[in-house]
Amino acid sequence: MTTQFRYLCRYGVSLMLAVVCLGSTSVWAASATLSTNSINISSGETGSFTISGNDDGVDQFQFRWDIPSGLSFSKGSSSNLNKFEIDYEKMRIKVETDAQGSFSATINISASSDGNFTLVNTRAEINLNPADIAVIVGGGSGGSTGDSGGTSGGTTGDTGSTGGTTGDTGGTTTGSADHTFYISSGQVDITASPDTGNGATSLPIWGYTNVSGGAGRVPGPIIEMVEGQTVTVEVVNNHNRNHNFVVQGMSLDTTAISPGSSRTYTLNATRSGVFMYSDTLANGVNQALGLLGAVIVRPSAGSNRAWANAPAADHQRLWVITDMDVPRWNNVANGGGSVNTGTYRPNYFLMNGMNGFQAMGDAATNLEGNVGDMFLVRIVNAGQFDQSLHFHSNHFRVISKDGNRYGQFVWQDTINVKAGSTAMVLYQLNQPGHYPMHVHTAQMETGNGVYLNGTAAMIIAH
Ligand SMILES: [Cu+2]
Repeated sequence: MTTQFRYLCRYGVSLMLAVVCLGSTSVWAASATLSTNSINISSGETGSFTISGNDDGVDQFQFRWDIPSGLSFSKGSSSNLNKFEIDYEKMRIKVETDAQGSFSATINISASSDGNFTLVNTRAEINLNPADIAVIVGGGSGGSTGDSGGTSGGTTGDTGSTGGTTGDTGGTTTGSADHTFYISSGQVDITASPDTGNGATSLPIWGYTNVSGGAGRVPGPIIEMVEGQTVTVEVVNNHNRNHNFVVQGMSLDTTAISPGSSRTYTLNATRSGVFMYSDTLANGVNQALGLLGAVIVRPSAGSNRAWANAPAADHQRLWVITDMDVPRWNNVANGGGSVNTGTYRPNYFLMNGMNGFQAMGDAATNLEGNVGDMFLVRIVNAGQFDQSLHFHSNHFRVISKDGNRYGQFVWQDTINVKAGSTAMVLYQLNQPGHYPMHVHTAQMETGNGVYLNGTAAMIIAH
């Protein structure tokens, strides 16, 4: 059977071809597995995983993973491959079999700093389950934290009783949760406009981080789950005010975590999608200061899809957008004052915690690939203003809003994402070139009045 024919079988739509395809199912006797889907290393150490299996000796099969920033990769041993690439330009790993029977590829991973990462599988032409690889660097160790924290954490589990009470700084973790988040102050560095040199500054924020003793960040760490999975998140309050951790549609416990203490939450991923988490206390001040983030739930079969039967994507992106009234909210709250929540006039508009010029140079934010590549973009508006996102170059399909999956996808070129809501779209690169994704309220394209330093990203097709 020729390659073209196999292609038609795989993607075939015509009834006549379907009959031919049905007659040749034996060629699908191919298999592939991963040596592991979870790697724990210390920073500076090297770990690895191997994909191996059998192709059918007729056709080549491809596997791809997106490279998350923060990890370094190198090729290990391999056999019977047509392609084996670690491509930092396209930020992906590509393995293609050579129709020689058994094949294998070992990929080495290292990192210079701690964090939790996921290698998201974006293509698996032989079914892989699981297909994503979680990489935990430095984390995972239980135990003590906090410089002057008090007594050890109590029991946790389903009902999430609190950790031990304590001193002013540093709570103590139980060390048994799947993720540990720390609440702390931090800053967002805004870079200058390359055109005018104006606009560089740093904004005081409060945020979640998964680095013990680290500064809070905006957005907080992404929690990635698979449908049907349950994870626990212990949240340690290293800040000087009460905070909480609420996940839309997954965990509605609004109990305050007092300074120096912690609380554990159990998240059940009953349905794939994208969900916002945030601190809901203090009339929105805590969230506006930066205590927000996202949970991604992927289907258990087909991690390159929004849900089990949704169309496949070559790449996946998460866009968390926020706005901040820095003079009236961030500066006042962070200075220990009380914010007049009756007035909110945001002057910064961030994309994944970055100003526009940073975001437009960020590989994990931009839609960059080859003509024909399909992007699944998960959008979370964690700000207080609605935002209209306009993608240039091509229309896109809105496939869900606020978790409501559209049976019939809607073609649009602009999507209004309301404050506190989520959406998922499929965007395909259709012509070579550089194109903007920007928002359609002029002020939101700025950072304190500096043009194009607001909410933006690039669309780059090769
Ligand atoms: Cu536009």
